[in-house]
Amino acid sequence: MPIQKLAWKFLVIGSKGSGKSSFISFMVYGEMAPGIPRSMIKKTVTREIDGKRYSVDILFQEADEDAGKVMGTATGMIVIIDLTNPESLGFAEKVIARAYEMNKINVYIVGNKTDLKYEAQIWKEDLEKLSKRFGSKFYMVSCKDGTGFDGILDDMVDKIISRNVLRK
Ligand SMILES: Nc1nc2c(ncn2[C@@H]2O[C@H](COP(=O)(O)OP(=O)(O)OP(=O)(O)O)[C@@H](O)[C@H]2O)c(=O)[nH]1
Ligand SMILES: [Mg+2]
Repeated sequence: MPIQKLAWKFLVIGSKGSGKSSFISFMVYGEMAPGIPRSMIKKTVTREIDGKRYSVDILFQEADEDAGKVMGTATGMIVIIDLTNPESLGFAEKVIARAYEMNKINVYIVGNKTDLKYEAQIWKEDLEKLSKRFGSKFYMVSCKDGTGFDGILDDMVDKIISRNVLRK
């Protein structure tokens, strides 16, 4: 079966301490490795859709400001919201609105730290609202206990392939 090779950059963006590094680490290594360098980390995802195989090299890049500058070249954007930090939601709203203006369509919202139930300041309903407003899918995860990570990256990749690649 022929295989189509793709290379994408995923921007992982969110307010300070929202869990960007932890999220990337969990995606790539399957655990929350403390102190991973704020550099670009790559993961290859292989998918089969409609009888075609795709191998996608995803480069994760972390960002917490100057969103517009870094957004330009990103294929996908993962916006991390710290559920225990109200400012995190405001930051996310600003970033998503900016992405929307730039016609970025592959934007995903991730509510992180679901393990800290008793400290939550932002709830699923808040993310639902944001998700509906901008048409971006949302996920709830904990980088600490690994909740919500099953199939999340495959799901994002499949969406982009069916939206951008199959349509051409
Ligand atoms: N309880 C809990 N703590 C988390 C979770 N995810 C991240 N943390 C903690 O939150 C803090 C910040 O996590 P990072 O992954 O460094 O967040 P970041 O967004 O990369 O931070 P900056 O790069 O400094 O902006 C760390 O102390 C993590 O251990 C989670 O799901 N649950
Ligand atoms: Mg970080």
